[in-house]
Amino acid sequence: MDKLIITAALTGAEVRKEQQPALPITPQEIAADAAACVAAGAAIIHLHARLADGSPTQDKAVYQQIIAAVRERCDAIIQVSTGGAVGMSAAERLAPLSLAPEMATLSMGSVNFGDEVFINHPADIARFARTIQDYGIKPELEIFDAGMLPTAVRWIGKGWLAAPVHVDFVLGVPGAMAGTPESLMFLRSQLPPGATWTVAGIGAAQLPLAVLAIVLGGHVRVGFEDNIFYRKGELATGNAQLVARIARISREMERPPATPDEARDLLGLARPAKR
Ligand code: KMH
Ligand code: ZN
Repeated sequence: MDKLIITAALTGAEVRKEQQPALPITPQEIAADAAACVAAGAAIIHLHARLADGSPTQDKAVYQQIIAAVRERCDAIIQVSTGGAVGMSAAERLAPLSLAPEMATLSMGSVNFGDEVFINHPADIARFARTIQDYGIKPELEIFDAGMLPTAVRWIGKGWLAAPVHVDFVLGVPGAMAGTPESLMFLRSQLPPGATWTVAGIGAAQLPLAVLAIVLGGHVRVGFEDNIFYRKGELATGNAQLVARIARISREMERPPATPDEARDLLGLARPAKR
C-alpha cells in the first residue's frame, strides 16, 4: 500500500478558543501549528482563516498572510477551504482560490450541519469547480452524505471534474452520514476508478475511522476542525498530538506517513522548486 497522507485540519470555522485553548487563530499561530504538524507527520494543511476576534472569514488578505507564514515554516501542501462557514456567500467562499494554492476543498452537495444547513447549490458547486480548474488547483471533494459521491461521479462523466479525483469522506456531522465503519465501507465501494480518498471522522469517530482508513488503503484527516479531544474527557494538547498518534499507528501498520513531496506524487501534484 502507499504511504499514508495525513491532513491536519487545524482550525475549521466552528470551534472556539473557549472550547479548545490550543486552537490556532492568528496567521503566526496557524503557521507554527502547521510546522509542528508537518514535523509530526502531516503532509497537507487544510486551512480556514479567522479574524483576530476568532470569527471565521474567507478574506483573501487574511488567507494570504496565513499561506505566506505557513510557507515560511514548512513545505506542506496547502489546501484552502471553499466551504468557509455556514451562511457565507458563494463569492466570499471563492476568495482564497485566487491565491492559487495547491489544493482546495469542494463540497459536493447541501446537508444539514448541526442546527444549521450547509448550502451548496449545484450552480455554485459548478462555479467553484470551474474556478478551481481554471487556477490549476487540485480539488478535494468533500463528501458529507451518500448522494454527494454519485454527484461527483456524474460530474466526472460530464467533464466538470478531472479524474482521478481525490475525495474526503467527512463522517459524523450531526445531520449527515454517521461516523461509522459501515458508512465508510459503503462510500468506499462507490468510489470512481483511480480515486484517492481520505477520511475525516467527527468527534469520537476520528480515531476509529482513521485506523480503518489505514487498513483499507485510504488516507487520514485529523485536527481540531473535526475533533478537539485526545480521548474521552481529555482535550488534545495541540493538533500535532493528534497527528503524531496517527503517524505512530501508521508506522506500526507499515504505512508510514508520506512527506509533503511524497504526497504530491501520490496526488499528481507537481513538486515545487526547492525553496
Ligand atoms: N465549515 C463547514 C461548514 C470545507 O472546509 O470545505 C464547511 C467546511 C468544509 O469546513
Ligand atoms: Zn474545512
